[in-house]
Amino acid sequence: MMISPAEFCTVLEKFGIDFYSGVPDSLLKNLCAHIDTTYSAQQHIITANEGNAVALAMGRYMANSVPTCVYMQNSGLGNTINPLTSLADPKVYSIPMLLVIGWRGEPGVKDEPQHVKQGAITEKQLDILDIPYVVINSETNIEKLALPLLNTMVTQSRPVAILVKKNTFSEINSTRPDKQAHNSKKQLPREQALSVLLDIFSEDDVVVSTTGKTSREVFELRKSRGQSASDFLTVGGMGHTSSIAMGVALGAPNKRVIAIDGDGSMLMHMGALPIIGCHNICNLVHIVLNNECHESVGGQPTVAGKIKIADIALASGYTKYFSASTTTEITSQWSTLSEQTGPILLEIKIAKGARKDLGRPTSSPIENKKAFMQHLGSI
Ligand SMILES: Cc1ncc(C[n+]2csc(CCOP(=O)(O)OP(=O)(O)O)c2C)c(N)n1
Repeated sequence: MMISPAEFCTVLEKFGIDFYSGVPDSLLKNLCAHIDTTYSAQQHIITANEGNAVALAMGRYMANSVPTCVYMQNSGLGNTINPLTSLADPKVYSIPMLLVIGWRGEPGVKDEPQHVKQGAITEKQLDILDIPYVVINSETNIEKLALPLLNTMVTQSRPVAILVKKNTFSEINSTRPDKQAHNSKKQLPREQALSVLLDIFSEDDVVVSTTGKTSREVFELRKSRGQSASDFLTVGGMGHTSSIAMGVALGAPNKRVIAIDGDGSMLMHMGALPIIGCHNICNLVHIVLNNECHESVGGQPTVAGKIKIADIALASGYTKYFSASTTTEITSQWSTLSEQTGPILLEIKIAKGARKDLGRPTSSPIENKKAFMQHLGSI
């Protein structure tokens, strides 16, 4: 028996909770889908990062005195620590809110290397933050367990948390028609876009790729071509790919450094763009693969279909912006941009979706770092 997302939200409604903010997580995919289907656009906000979601919950609470729910993957807990500690904590503004946290890397459950440490310390982090929490799985009687916790949230006016184990929530079967995948079949699959990019990059180029399926595809493509895997795969630290690439570009001024970012990832720490733009990182090409969603964790929408990345890049001080949505456009834009001084942003519009049988990197993060640094000639 799994917990139905509808049942879960009904328990929360007993405490008036009818507003959700957060960043999606694969482990919470079914809950996210239910929230998105059930609540209006004013009641469910997918934020750029998890810290924003906590701040939003705080403002929403102060506006009408009803606590709200913030959901996230435990990898996003780090992004929330500052607003939780310096704002929402009972010793500061004392704001009630329910955190629902997907527990990747739970000790004893096999998971990817980037989740192991975070999974092992999640409970300790909640303890040190002084956040009362319960752990739930598919067998949990959610009403029985959550009610005392939510009472604590209200009576003590403080953040509390529910830590969610893998495979807790059952599937839902309906998706609101206006929120269904809107990408047509004609759009370019990400893997094909990456394949063209790997064809046109020179051997000397230095590649830093983003969190989620992009890095998995880069890894698999290199393997299937028999090429050495010296691209840096940003397996964790979503949103920091462009800053890592900026650091590499500063330290290796004679190399062309290419950041392969996602739209969700770019939005998560978008403050990095003006910092890149205002420091004349002339050897940096920042590629944003824009599928307008968090495809790696279930395809939940980002706002990247509603904003002008061109304007953001140019207003942030990038020297040039290019866009492409076909393989021929990628090739032709690349030959033009290769003549220019950076930082340059290339936005590639891609389709939602990925291969079902996509693998995961078989080398360890330490091996990846070593191969990357060897390629740079720094070790
Ligand atoms: C701080 C943090 N929050 C959430 C996640 C979970 N997560 C992994 S990939 C991903 C989506 C990335 O979206 P985007 O950059 O648009 O790339 P796409 O998956 O669409 O290729 C999310 C939310 C994470 N790894 N780290």
